[in-house]
Amino acid sequence: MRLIYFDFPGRGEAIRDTLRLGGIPFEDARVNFAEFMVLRKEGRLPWDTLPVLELDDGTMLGQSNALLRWAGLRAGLIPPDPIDALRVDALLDNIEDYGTRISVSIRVTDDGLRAQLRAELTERWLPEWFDLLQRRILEAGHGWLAGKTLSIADLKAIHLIDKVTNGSLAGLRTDALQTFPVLAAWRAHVHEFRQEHKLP
Ligand SMILES: N[C@@H](CCC(=O)N[C@@H](CS)C(=O)NCC(=O)O)C(=O)O
Repeated sequence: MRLIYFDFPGRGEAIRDTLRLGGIPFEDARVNFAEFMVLRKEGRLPWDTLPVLELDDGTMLGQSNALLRWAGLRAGLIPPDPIDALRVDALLDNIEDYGTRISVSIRVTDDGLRAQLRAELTERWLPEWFDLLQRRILEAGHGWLAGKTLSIADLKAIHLIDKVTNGSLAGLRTDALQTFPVLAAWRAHVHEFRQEHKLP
């Protein structure tokens, strides 16, 4: 089985983390943009996008949240309580909603428009998102986004939160979590978990 994605965290890292945590053997296949375009032109990508999971018989499966849920079920990283599992699903959708706003600000070619989108992210969308996530953590009551233990929602969220606070995106603040102490504590908690489990 191969997980095919670009050589950055993006929509792939939570799936990689989950497969690793579940002890599910897979080949971590990383492609560049030219290789992605070849796969796409050959019609091998079911949704024309990455990530895809290629099964041993050549079947190609896509859509990152679907792959993450599939891996999460096998790895035991979806809460057993069906309502908590629904909460995890809702979080995956929510992370995509905000992730899309961030991706748009990466893909635009006009510098002025990019600066405007980054300002809107800093002033409105990111604080709004961080507040929503803090509310979820407080509601769940165990330091994770949903349920009693770390789930695929925490793994999906951490890579996007890191991306918007690690200084790699001009115009976004590296200290943006300073006014969100619950979320900052959650981030430390997830990083500790990843280190304890020797995730790269
Ligand atoms: N809803 C899809 C979105 C996939 C997607 O847009 N993937 C990006 C990389 S994160 C991609 O393939 N971009 C290349 C392109 O569309 O040109 C999913 O979650 O898998």
